[in-house]
Amino acid sequence: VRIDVNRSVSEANDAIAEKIVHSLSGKMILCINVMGAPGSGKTTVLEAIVPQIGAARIAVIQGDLESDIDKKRMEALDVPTYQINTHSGCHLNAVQIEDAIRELDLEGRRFLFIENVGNLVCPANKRIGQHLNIVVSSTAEGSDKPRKYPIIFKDADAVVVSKHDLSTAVGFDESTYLIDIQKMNPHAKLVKTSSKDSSSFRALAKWLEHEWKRFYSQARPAQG
Ligand SMILES: Nc1nc2c(ncn2[C@@H]2O[C@H](COP(=O)(O)OP(=O)(O)OP(=O)(O)O)[C@@H](O)[C@H]2O)c(=O)[nH]1
Ligand SMILES: [Mg+2]
Repeated sequence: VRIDVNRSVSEANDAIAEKIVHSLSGKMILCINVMGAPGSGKTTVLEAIVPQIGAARIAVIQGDLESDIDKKRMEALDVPTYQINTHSGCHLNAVQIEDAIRELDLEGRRFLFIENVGNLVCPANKRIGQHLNIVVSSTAEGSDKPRKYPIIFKDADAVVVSKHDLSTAVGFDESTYLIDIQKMNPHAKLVKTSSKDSSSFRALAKWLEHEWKRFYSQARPAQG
């Protein structure tokens, strides 16, 4: 008898992920998996949208190999944050998120952001209990990234083109980049951001509020 271990592990993960989605949906919380290369600006994006959405409506799960640097950055803005250290793991899984949610007080929260381990490969196409995927992709990484790492871009509900202020300095070919994304994922919301301009994050905050309403405007929170 041959047992496909990878398949049964991924089925067990997906079953837990589905349970998380169900439970968060019952609480009218939208869970967003934030992915992107190391240093692409994931934490910066989260920091920038806190004042726009309101710290009281947000909770964060941080995934990193080591350290609690990003957890501290979110806590400095009064956002309850749980840090997962994967040590050698190159992406988060649903069991880790289930454990993290148990430790977080989500009362009154509308958004649970999960900052995944910085990586354009491993976190792609993984179910961890998210309703939506955001990929943060900086101009400094180069305009060929969608073509070279299509899996993560194809599965994105929104792509944040970060570090737009560096566009000219790094020779970012925006039209090629946008055409490639449009081809592989025409429905993805595209937002250009720069940490030098807080208003550039408004479109992302607005999109998130819009998505929350799309999921929950007809819903009533589940009892208990
Ligand atoms: N010029 C510029 N720098 C930025 C921008 N966004 C982020 N940075 C810088 O890029 C570096 C990495 O930003 P982070 O937000 O920590 O990136 P991250 O994706 O969370 O990094 P990891 O969690 O380590 O994968 C920091 O030095 C930021 O200050 C931007 O829009 N413009
Ligand atoms: Mg980070």
